[in-house]
Amino acid sequence: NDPEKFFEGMSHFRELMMMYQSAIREVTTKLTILNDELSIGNRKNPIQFIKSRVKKPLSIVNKLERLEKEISIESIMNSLNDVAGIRVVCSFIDDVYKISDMLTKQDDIKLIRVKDYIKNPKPNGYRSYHMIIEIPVFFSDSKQWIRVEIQIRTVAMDFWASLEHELKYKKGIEDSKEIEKELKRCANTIAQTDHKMMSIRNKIQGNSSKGGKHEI
Ligand code: 0O2
Repeated sequence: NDPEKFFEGMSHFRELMMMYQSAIREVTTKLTILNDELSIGNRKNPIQFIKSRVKKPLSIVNKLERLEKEISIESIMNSLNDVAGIRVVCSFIDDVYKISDMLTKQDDIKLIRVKDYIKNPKPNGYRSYHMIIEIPVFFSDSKQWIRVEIQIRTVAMDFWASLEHELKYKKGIEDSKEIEKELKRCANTIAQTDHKMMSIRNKIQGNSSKGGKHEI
């Protein structure tokens, strides 16, 4: 009921969202530099495209309520991992691991958590490599460690996830159980095709699969 407090809170929230946007910019620059470097030589760009977003205020509030956390700046920073989200879409599976390894090796990046849904797909067939990182962002009089969620996947996995996402959010679809089964079959076909495409590329380039420390 105190307008001054309300506007002060608004201003802190906007400042926080600006920080998340800045962190996205920092990480996107790092990814673009890696992509540019890797594309020198005979390799094509490993990254097809990068998408990013700062979570909408209403989604932030809904998620905090779901987690039964209070709605405050501290709570957003401490409880939410995905306010800043970046999706990196690569051509081949080994590019996914290459990009994630190269990014996490950088000494200003703190790796908080990895969920490898490529090695361990979700029961519905979802595949993607998820990382939560923290990156320092320098402002006029402070340095803030900001958390960013990075999802790295192939074009085919991204195509699948977009359609499956629609199913998840649309209510009252007829035959949704049958659609789920079809999507699961599609996910398996896509995984096989992703591996085949990588092996064809290796034959064309005359080298063997290099996934770094990862078994692909
Ligand atoms: P939206 O609408 O895409 O933003 P946490 O990071 O701990 O808060 P969680 O669930 O442990 O939450 O994270 P996880 O498993 O890493 O997945 C988070 C995001 O991955 C989701 O965000 C989706 O974007 C994507 N994702 C995970 N599972 C699936 C899936 O089965 N299908 C699709 N299409 N996407 C998936 P949100 O906020 O749930 O959704």
